[in-house]
Amino acid sequence: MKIFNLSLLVLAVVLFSSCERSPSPADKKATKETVTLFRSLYKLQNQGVMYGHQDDLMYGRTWWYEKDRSDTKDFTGDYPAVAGFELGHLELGNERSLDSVSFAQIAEQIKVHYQRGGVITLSWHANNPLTMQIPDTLRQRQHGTAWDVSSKEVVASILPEGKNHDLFNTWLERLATFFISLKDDDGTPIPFIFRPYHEHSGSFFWWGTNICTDEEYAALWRYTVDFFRYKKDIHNILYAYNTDRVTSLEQYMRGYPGDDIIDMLSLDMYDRGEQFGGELDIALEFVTMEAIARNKLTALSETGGRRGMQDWWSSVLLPVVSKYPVGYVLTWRHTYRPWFSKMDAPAQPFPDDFINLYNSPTTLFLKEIQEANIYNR
Ligand code: BMA
Repeated sequence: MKIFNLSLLVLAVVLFSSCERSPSPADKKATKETVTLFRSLYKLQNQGVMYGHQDDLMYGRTWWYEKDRSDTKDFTGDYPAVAGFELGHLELGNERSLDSVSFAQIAEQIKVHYQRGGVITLSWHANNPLTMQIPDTLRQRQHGTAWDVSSKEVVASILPEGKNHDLFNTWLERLATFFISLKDDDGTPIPFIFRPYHEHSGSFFWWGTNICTDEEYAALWRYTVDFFRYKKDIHNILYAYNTDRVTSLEQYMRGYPGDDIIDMLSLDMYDRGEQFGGELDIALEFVTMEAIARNKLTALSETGGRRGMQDWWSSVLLPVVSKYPVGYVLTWRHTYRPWFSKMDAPAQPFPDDFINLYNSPTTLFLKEIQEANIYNR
């Protein structure tokens, strides 16, 4: 009897510790699909890097919302593995985003991409809840937007006790309504990656590093996640922590809200000159090492090529991201510019070299992750 009890105990301990080790979303109540997505992404990040493109399913430089159209597909014959969408102005109750994209159409494409077996990531350039209430006497382009960094009181003003706290709750309510609406045909909530308050290490958004304290930033994150997770009972979200360019892990982690909040450690870095490759290499090394140590997902969640450099994809980006377990690499939107004269408009959505990224055995586009069956359907 004693032996039996002992072996049961040993079994329980082994099971418990292996559960603890098996990487899982921070949300203990994450839906089955969300847990499956998390684990698939965790595994995949060691096998290859997914390609993602912001607004790929919504428009290109010369076309606007044509069903099933995608710049990536036009050029390679395949969709990106990761589809990025932007929520800015959803908080205001608007029908269209700050980039004039219809939220109804975004919701539709999120569902389509999910049904195809792709990954969804949402960003949020939220308006400035404090300065947008002040009259725009100086007529500055950024007045009241996410880029308005004229006041350092913004984050404090929306946290509990702050004078804009109720307004902020209204914003989160609107986002929650949208999130809850994201369902499959059978009513299953569609899992997605949410990357709000991005590029914290920069100071160009109202949540930036010199615009609020690290404590305020972490509190903003915690408040937001608690709101969706506990107040709204939403459990299909993987939360991505994100900074702009950083040179040390210490700098990267400033304001990190905690492993119980965050699922992904991501980095945004655009190529602004020759030093980029080296800087990205260093940053990706410490970010991915830290992520793996914490059982978290990773991504280079925004990047973009150097002006005038034709072979950037294969000669700069690919060699660096291939060295590390980077879950996905996402390049930003191809801004719709119908007023482009025929001469200015690029003849094709990507430079020729993009095909080398596509053809690389290291990269994963939609068809490859369909094979991987990341939702285990
Ligand atoms: C930025 C720019 C803006 C856009 C915003 C949200 O980086 O592309 O023009 O409004 O992203 O998509």
